[in-house]
Amino acid sequence: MIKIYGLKVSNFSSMVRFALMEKNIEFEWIETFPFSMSGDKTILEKSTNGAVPILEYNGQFISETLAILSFLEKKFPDIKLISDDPLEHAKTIEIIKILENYIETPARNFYPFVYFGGEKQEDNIDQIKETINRGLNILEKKASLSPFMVSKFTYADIYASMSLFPAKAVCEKVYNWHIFDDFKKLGESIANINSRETAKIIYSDIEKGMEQIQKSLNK
Ligand SMILES: N[C@@H](CCC(=O)N[C@@H](CS)C(=O)NCC(=O)O)C(=O)O
Repeated sequence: MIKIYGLKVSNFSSMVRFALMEKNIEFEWIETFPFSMSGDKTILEKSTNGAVPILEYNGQFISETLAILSFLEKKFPDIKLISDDPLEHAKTIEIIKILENYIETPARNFYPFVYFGGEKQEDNIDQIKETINRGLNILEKKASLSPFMVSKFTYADIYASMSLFPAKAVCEKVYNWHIFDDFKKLGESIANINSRETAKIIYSDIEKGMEQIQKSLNK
């Protein structure tokens, strides 16, 4: 049986859980903090840089969300979440890379401030906004958005949902910028993805987890 070490509030862990639920794969979930939060050195042996999520299968550990999704696709091909067609496949990965490199990663600079009561970092603040804006522009151009990121529901939609919700929160709090006012088609596509039953479960768990974190921060 597949085991997943992840945090329910973590957007990357949620991508893997979202995919497992969409593909109807049974799995065991082990709620696990990354090394940076727990200091547990065993995580460093299982994961690149001690981050979650991590998949365990037959005593082997795989980290990096895209690597995990790639394993799931080969191992459980019945419900496909990425096309075998070379062009569609490449387009899906291209969308994922835009989301990861030019939207989620720059927005991540502000997660401590937006979610965990940390200080707002002022370094490169305008440059980070410019990178996210450029990322959103190219995403809206490259994605089909009719209604999904590529032609059918794929890993690109899972990445989009789970990357854009924290990026949206960051842009509102840091820049007073409502990204879906400027990128309406993107907003409509995300609303459609988030109306799936699987997405509703994931978001409800994120909300519950965040409420607990907020309570512990306010103590
Ligand atoms: N590149 C990694 C990123 C995963 C990631 O950033 N996970 C976060 C939780 S959402 C984490 O563990 N952060 C703590 C850390 O990196 O120390 C992936 O694709 O899985």
